[in-house]
Amino acid sequence: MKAVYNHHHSLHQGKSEFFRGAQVPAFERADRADHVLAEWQRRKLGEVVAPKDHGLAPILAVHSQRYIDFLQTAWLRWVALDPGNAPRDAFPSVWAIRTLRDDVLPDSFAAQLGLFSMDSGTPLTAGSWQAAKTGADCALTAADLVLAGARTAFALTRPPGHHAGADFLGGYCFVNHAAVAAQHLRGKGASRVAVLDVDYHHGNGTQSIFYDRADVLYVSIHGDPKTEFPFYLGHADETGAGAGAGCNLNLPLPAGTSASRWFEALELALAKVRAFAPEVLVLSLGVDTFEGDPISHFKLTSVDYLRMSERLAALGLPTVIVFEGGYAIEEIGVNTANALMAFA
Ligand code: OKP
Ligand code: ZN
Repeated sequence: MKAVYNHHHSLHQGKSEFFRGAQVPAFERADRADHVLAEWQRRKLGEVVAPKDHGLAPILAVHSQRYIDFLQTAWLRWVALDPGNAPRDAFPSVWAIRTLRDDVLPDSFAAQLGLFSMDSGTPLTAGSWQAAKTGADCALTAADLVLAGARTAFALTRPPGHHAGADFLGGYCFVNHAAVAAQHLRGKGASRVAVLDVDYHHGNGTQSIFYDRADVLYVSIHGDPKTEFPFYLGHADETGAGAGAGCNLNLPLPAGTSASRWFEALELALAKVRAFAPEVLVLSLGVDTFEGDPISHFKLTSVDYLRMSERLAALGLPTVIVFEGGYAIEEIGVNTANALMAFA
């Protein structure tokens, strides 16, 4: 299997995030990807290749023009607010919540940042756009490899993408790489694409982008949003709308869920994917289901990722794997490589 590695990922380095009013070191760190790459190479899982520049069109196929325009210039506008001072990461301070208008683009940078954000936990930095844009290129290049006949390809990128919606950032995510890849696969002739999201957190962005469509299935196993981020989406009664009715499956599990219970949910997820009979699978692979993850609460162990890999590979589908979350830095390489093992 080839890994398409985001050589620009470390241009995005959030310094901190908020935790109960305190600013704490960011969990989504640059060395996450370094550890995965090191373990990939140690196990000789395959060639590491560079992403091909796909331009903006495939990103604009799932994100709004105004949001991508904003992201491209956001850092320079933020820095220009405070010339002469050492730049700090940008965080929103105001939101266009219910009853407020989101159809009029304000001139104020702070107001635009809030309009295009779902949380205050996603530091926007000098290189955030470049890292996320190159991440999309990784997912697109991996999709191209699969379209050209590869059984599997792995987009090794950070920050993650599955919380980013058509018109907003959040949950450490700026560009929804899995959605960009799924839409690209559709455009290149795959008639049905399934996205299976095994990250601890519900991929609210991916779900919402495809919610009313019958050509892209979204299936997710995640911490129950009643207690877990992203809180406001990911419930079991969200099954799709309009033409997409029945093309969305959420399998929320309570914080504290054991590996055996998680694997029961995986069988339901796999059955849904099989019944949809997709031509290609996009796997949003997060390893924050690990028992040692500092911000998540499932109980999978490192060996469980080997079993996960076997069950996923047994679908027998051409698969584009996109890296999402996982914050236990010491084990992230082993856990991710284990999850890829049966594909390699
Ligand atoms: C991104 B991905 C922890 C707050 C957590 C957001 C979590 C985003 C996870 N202090 N805030 O799905 O792994
Ligand atoms: Zn996650």
